Amino acid sequence: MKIAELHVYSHSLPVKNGPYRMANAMVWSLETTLVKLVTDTGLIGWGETCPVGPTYQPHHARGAIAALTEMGQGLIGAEALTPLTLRRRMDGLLNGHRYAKAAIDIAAHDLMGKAYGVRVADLLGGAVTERVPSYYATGVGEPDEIARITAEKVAEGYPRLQVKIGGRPVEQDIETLRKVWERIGGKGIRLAADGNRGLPTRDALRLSLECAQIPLIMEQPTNSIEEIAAIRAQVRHPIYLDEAGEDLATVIRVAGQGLVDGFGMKVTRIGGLQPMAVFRDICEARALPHTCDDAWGGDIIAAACTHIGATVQPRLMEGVWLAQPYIDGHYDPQNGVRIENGHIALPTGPGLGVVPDESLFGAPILSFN
Ligand code: 0XW
Ligand code: MG
Repeated sequence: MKIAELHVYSHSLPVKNGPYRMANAMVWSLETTLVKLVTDTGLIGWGETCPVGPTYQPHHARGAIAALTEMGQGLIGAEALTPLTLRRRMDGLLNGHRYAKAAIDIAAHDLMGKAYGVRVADLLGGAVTERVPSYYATGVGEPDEIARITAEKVAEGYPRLQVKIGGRPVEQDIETLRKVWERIGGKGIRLAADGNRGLPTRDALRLSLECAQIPLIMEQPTNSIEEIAAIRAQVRHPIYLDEAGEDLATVIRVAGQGLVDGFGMKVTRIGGLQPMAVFRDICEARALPHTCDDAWGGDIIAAACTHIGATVQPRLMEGVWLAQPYIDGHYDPQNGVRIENGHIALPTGPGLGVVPDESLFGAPILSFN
């Protein structure tokens, strides 16, 4: 089955109750890029990639569109149901830009599932659960307000919370984490303090020492892996890598050298579901817990993250984060992916199990055939 048509759509996702604030980014609305692949048999598969603004990572919406413009024509006639050869073909058309290639990879998995009559989770090795744990991420905010939100989310049933820190005096982050723990400590909730690359090593060390009694994990506290390596022996908390876990080679290096205790991982950053499954298996080989997230995105990204998340060994599963609580409405009003009681029902498929109402996206901004 060959790719006969490739269409690209651009769509705005305003942030509900925005802005959403992280150490290095403040966003009110995100531009998502959707890909529709049509095969020579008329089968349709959907993919998506949605950077959370232009400063969170070296990814941005217009970059995704430029990369798809570069690769589009070269993908016409490619075998649609073999993501590995498709990835190699994309690498032959354009160096890097994994986050744009991920949209094609996700669409190919959707096609494969539909062609074989199975869910994407089954293509990725098989679901170990139908109810995938999620986690809630607060923005950077005022300590009492963040503590209130976290208590509310625990009451809703979230098993894990991520509190954003960084980009301000570290005293405020320390106060926030203490107030959060006063409210949610002792309830069996796992907690991550996510610096999103925003803390100098000085502040990361101080925060860890002053919050030594709080059993949190520190997610990407500093900008680089070198900075993490510099403080690794002195901090009192496990460290997870997120933004700097750019590709599989980096994952192998930091896992092999024991530089981190786990990962926050994004499906699009690593290049799609095919490399994400490899990442999952590397983590399992070294017993490293990880999330299955993306930076932002609607129902297509949400379904992709949930399908891979459903295949992760439960003891290593740190949750699937979705932007859904920050987005009004769904691409697929019936089967849109939702968080209920802190968990996500795995779509029942076939493929991603989500069929967008494409009239929402308007006319394609790019088409190849
Ligand atoms: C909570 N997330 C998965 C969503 C935001 O885009 C950033 C992020 C993270 O963990 O860094
Ligand atoms: Mg993170």
